[in-house]
Amino acid sequence: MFKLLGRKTSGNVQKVIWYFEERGLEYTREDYGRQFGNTADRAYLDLNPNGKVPTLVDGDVVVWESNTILRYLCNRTDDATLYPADPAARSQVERWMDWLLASLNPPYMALFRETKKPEGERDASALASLGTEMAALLEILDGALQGRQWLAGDAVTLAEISLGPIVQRCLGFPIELPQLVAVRAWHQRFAARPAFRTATS
Ligand SMILES: N[C@@H](CCC(=O)N[C@@H](CS)C(=O)NCC(=O)O)C(=O)O
Repeated sequence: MFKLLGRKTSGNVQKVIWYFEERGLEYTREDYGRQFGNTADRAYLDLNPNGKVPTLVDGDVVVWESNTILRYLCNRTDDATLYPADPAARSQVERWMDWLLASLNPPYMALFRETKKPEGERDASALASLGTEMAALLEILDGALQGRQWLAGDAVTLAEISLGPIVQRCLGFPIELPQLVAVRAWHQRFAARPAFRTATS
């Protein structure tokens, strides 16, 4: 059985839980990270030298990096629905997974840290410029969603599963965002899925 190590409050752990729940796969999860104070333990570092969550254990196989875990699970379970086999279709999925890491994640992390501070200690000008950067990125996503229900193809794919929990948080930051009609409708569509709700509750 698959064993997922990582606290449920992590967006990157939530992606993997969403995947398991969406597929109805059997898995167990153990709490690691932040408040559990166990990711610097030797035993954990031997599995994941980054001391970050999530880590997936599948028998003798250990996988870290949440997007890599998602791809591993698709390959391991012959899942060509959430991760299409056709190279062109697959590239449509993967570009959003890479975009998350390369483009969205840096301002997302910065906003996450800034907004964790007590309100009086936040740097207003940093928040404003991060807000502008985030707005521009979410406009790109909004453009890609024009006239379509899902980001890559006709159904939910790893594009949604990798981006979903993070975009939900981006929409919740106390920053000024444009209307983002398509992004918000897309968010409502995937947020209504029981598997997503289980992952993020
Ligand atoms: N790129 C990595 C990022 C991993 C990461 O930064 N995880 C965060 C939680 S989202 C973490 O481990 N934070 C420290 C902790 O929980 O102890 C991935 O996608 O797996």
